[in-house]
Amino acid sequence: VAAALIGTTLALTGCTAQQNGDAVTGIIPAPVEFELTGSGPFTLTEESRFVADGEAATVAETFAAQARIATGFDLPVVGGEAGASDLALAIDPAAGDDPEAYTLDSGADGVRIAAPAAPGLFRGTQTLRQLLPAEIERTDAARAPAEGWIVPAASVVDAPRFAYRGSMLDVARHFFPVEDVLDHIDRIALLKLNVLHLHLTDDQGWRLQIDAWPELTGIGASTSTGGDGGGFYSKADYARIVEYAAERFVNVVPEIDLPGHTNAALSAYPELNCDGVATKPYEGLEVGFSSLCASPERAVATDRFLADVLGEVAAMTPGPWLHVGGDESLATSEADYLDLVRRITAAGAATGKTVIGWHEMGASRELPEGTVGQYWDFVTPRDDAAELTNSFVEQGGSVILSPADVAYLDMKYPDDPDGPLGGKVGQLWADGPTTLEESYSWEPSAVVPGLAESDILGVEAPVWTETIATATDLEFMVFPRIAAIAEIGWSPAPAGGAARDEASFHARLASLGTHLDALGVAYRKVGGVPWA
Ligand code: TNX
Repeated sequence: VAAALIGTTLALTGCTAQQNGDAVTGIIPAPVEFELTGSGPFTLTEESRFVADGEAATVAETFAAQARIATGFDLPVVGGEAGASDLALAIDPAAGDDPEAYTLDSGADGVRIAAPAAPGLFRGTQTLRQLLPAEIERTDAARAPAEGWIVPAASVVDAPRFAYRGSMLDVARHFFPVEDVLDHIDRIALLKLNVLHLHLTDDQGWRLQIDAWPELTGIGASTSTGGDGGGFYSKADYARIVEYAAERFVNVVPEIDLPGHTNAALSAYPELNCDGVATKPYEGLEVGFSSLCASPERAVATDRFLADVLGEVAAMTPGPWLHVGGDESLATSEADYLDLVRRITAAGAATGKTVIGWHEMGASRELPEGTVGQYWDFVTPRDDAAELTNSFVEQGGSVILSPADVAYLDMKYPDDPDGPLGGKVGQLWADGPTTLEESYSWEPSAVVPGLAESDILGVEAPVWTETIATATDLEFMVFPRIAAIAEIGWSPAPAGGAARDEASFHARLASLGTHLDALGVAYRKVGGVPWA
């Protein structure tokens, strides 16, 4: 596989000038197999059609909608036989074993994408999106590429390494409007990520409407870190996010962070506090000072809160997962923490969802069967982080890896302190700044001793937003480092423990950069990448 992958990526950079005009072509994440073929490029024209039936037609329509805007062509989605100017999408059980697997063949006789299921067809369209000139991202149809809408003649066989490949957005410390979230979903889908984890609640704000507890988004949503104003998603807003994500085969994983990180809720409802007094709203940067009350005197209110909130959130969630937090409960005694985690995870499991918690929750030996642990310590585990993480597997669950020193995208880039961000954006606590190369050069199976490949559900890149208040700052921190995490989650591990090919990654990233430019993403042009 390694040899194939290296051949693949060299070919990907080599093919460009000759087969795709002046555009640089490269695919991120690197496909399992990529081969240039000899038939000559495909050109999308005014005559082109998408040929697809049933579910495949739905996937074709999502891509066609974007392509129509960029090209100004009609690009109808039709049934029947595909011709040489057409793009055919078909469900075919022979195209792979994984629901996200796909094959793509392009050339003078058309484009054919095949997959055993709709998710794979969609992933294939995102490969096609990257193979097309970057102008395919434009929303104004103002500029056709000089070379035409060319797709190089190629053959791709592809499937993901891990089932869960996530991006986490902290909308609690700063609120991000629906449109920003939709933009983010479209961009992570381009990288074949399939999870958007929304960190919806924290000390500084509660961001999701809960009918049974209206003050959560009354008092609880009025604040943010730094006093930058509040905000929340109504149920209709949230449904729009979920639907837009579903069209891109992205699962939204809602997180209600419990029992710590709860000041927004504690400020909205006195009865959730042990002393019966609502806390003051909080707009600072500290963590670990708030907690739900474990005392039996508050059990009725607390358990009703858990059941109502997790029940309503689960009802808004078509996907299988519900994240209940569990991190940094430094203001909760150990006995109270274990009691609350038992009640929280039981309430979560009672909704029918699979519960996810940050790795601290592994302290509990009473986790519902299958509970997933999200590891956030460093690439080399400290203290008891590895032990706590293994506890999920011992209880029948699996693990998502988000090592903070490589995958936390709110960590500064190395040259930021006096850079264009004026030092205000980004944190340093996770072993200092994080380079693109650090985000790229870690191996999931080597992080937590004791985890087998099959224990790893996947990887996720969180972005916490204490210091990130605008979509521009968010884009700057997330891109391009999220591309590294996406490749680690999707592409095969290099054989024999070899290092990933950084030169190939950089070259392909330069190509991705042209797409990000066309999308208007304010990504950071880190050094070492031959940006166009
Ligand atoms: C740690 S690690 C947190 C968040 C902060 C973040 C800042 C973890 C699960 N929680 O509460 O926002 O650091 O980088």
